[in-house]
Amino acid sequence: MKLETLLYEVDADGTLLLTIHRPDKLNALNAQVIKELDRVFSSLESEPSVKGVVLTGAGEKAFVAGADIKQFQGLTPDDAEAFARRGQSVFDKIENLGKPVVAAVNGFALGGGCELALACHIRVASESASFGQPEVNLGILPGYGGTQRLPKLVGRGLATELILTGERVSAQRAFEIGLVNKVVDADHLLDQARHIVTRVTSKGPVAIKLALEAIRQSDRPLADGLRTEATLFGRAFDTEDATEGVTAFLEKRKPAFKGR
Ligand code: CO8
Repeated sequence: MKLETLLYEVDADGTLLLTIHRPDKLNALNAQVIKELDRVFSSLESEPSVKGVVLTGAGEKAFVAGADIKQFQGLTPDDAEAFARRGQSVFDKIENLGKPVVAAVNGFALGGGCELALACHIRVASESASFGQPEVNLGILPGYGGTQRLPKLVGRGLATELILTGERVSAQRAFEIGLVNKVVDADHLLDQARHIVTRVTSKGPVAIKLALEAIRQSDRPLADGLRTEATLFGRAFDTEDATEGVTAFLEKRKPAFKGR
């Protein structure tokens, strides 16, 4: 796959390290980055060589410093809405990928960059990373899912404060409010993110896919979510992996999952 703004490297464990590579613009998301993220995440579900993804930004300064502000000049309201919808659909593909996606946040995660991290399943940050939704400073609001995903993660009160003030928070503060799962020093960031992915991918991939699907339903009313969970739980028992996992436990050995 020929990519101009993303670096694509798959290691021996099947972890794709996907790096947004526009370091001179702090990896800001222009139309090309969005197009390439779309291409990559559309292909991953059916890409057997990739079991999970670490998503990061090039350079030491930024994960992603937002949508590319240059492209906002002269946008009509219809253009702006279309831009937002386009990015949202790509971020949905990330969230809906049935394989684990871990954001390794190595610096600024602002605006669309914070929203991109929010669309990943798990976030690990370096100590120097910072997070924020500074769109109000530009006279606009988040458009890549921040008003929806941030309140779900940190609660409505804190999300409202972050979005209305445009305040930036440190990695440590982000950890305290549940915006990131873990803070590590910069030298260990990628290893830690990879470690999380391989821990997940060592389990049965069907179970992981079903669990991700069930977790997504947690936004729905409890009774609906519980019904879906039971359905997916039942579906897991239709797999060889479930038989193998349970049998291996009872035989006191490591399971050998086959992904079916
Ligand atoms: N867009 C375009 N270029 C950017 C962006 C950005 N978001 N962020 C940084 N850059 C560029 C700078 O213009 C500069 O380029 P150049 O060298 O050509 O002048 C280069 O990156 C380096 O940046 P700085 O010199 O500004 O670096 P500093 O260390 O001084 O500052 C900051 C770093 C604080 C991160 C600063 O760059 C900044 O404030 N950036 C903008 C942050 C921001 O406001 N992000 C939100 C953007 S809006 C958004 O994301 C909305 C998402 C939803 C959109 C839906 C429809 C499209």
